[in-house]
Amino acid sequence: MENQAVQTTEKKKETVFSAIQPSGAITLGNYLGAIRNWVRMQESGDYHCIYALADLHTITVRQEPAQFRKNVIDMYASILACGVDVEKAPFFIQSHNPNHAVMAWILDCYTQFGELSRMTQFKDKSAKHADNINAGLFTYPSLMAGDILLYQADKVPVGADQKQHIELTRDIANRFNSIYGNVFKIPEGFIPKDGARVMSLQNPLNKMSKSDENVNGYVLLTDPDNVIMKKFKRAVTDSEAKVRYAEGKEGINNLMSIYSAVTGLSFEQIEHDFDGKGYGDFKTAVGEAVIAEIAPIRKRYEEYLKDKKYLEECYRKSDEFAIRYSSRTVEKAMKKIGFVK
Ligand code: ATP
Ligand code: LTN
Repeated sequence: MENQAVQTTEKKKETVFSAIQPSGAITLGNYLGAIRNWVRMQESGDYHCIYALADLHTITVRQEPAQFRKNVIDMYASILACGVDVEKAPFFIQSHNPNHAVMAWILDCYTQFGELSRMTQFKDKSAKHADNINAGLFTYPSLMAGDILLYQADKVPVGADQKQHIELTRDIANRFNSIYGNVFKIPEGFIPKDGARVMSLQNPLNKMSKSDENVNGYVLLTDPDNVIMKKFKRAVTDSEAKVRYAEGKEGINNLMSIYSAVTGLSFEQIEHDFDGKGYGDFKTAVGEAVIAEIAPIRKRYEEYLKDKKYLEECYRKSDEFAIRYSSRTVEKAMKKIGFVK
């Protein structure tokens, strides 16, 4: 009887899927916008969570092989240090599951050229890498759609910049389902209220990004405490010297959003607490709050990096799960299309 009750609740759990590219170290933006929610959803016990390192996506931009290999392991260790626990949520390496490449090809054939041309990430990245506008960069969203649809995900925790890709995923899935019946679950983006779009500390009109050429624009989870503090002290603000959230004060708005995301305080409370105080005091407070959040992650990261065998055990186990789980979806989709078994 009790067992049955457990099974019924298990059945109701929604599936969560998300991934991150191993294109360098994790920024505060990645953490607040995405990874922190991965961990919260895993810990809530309300979801069946599956996470991946999207290394197939990363080769849309040319990688130096030794550095790429190192980035994958470093990023894997960082995500575990943030709190992803493979006993609760498998965390696998995308390229270890061949179903992703197969599904990407299938979905390419159900995605329109016009749809892909409208993707802002494609436009941004092709402007940035004008010497290498490869077909993979263009079809990247159907690889991403496949990642999500393979696991029949209900919710996809990501930062605001991925909203357009999630919408395209839904369109592709609906198109496929309207031809072949219910093959794919239609997923929804899960974009946090705070931290969905952390901006650069040097140019608060641009999102914080690890590929920014100005290292002072981003905070990395691996930055030592003094470096984090220095980056916040140098953050670009305005000349009003008043801590309040307002249009035209993008630098302060960004610092307030970061502070609010890390401490849980509302903007009103922050304005009240810093009433009559200058930007110097506020920047120090933001730096301290971020250090308090990040320093323990950095320590765990250093520990994980010393144990490569453990990391390998974690991803091997997760890879196996991912292959098994996603094979059902690939087989179903291929059968519906009419491939001979
Ligand atoms: P790159 O700079 O190489 O384009 P990135 O830093 O934008 O990379 P991704 O690997 O593309 O990072 O993103 C991983 C996750 O982090 C995604 O869910 C994305 O939405 C989220 N994310 C990225 N940047 C930010 C940001 N500045 N604020 C909030 N969330 C972010
Ligand atoms: N495209 C995402 C990373 C990514 C992803 C996914 C996110 C690849 N596959 C599936 C959510 C679900 C990015 O660059 N931020």
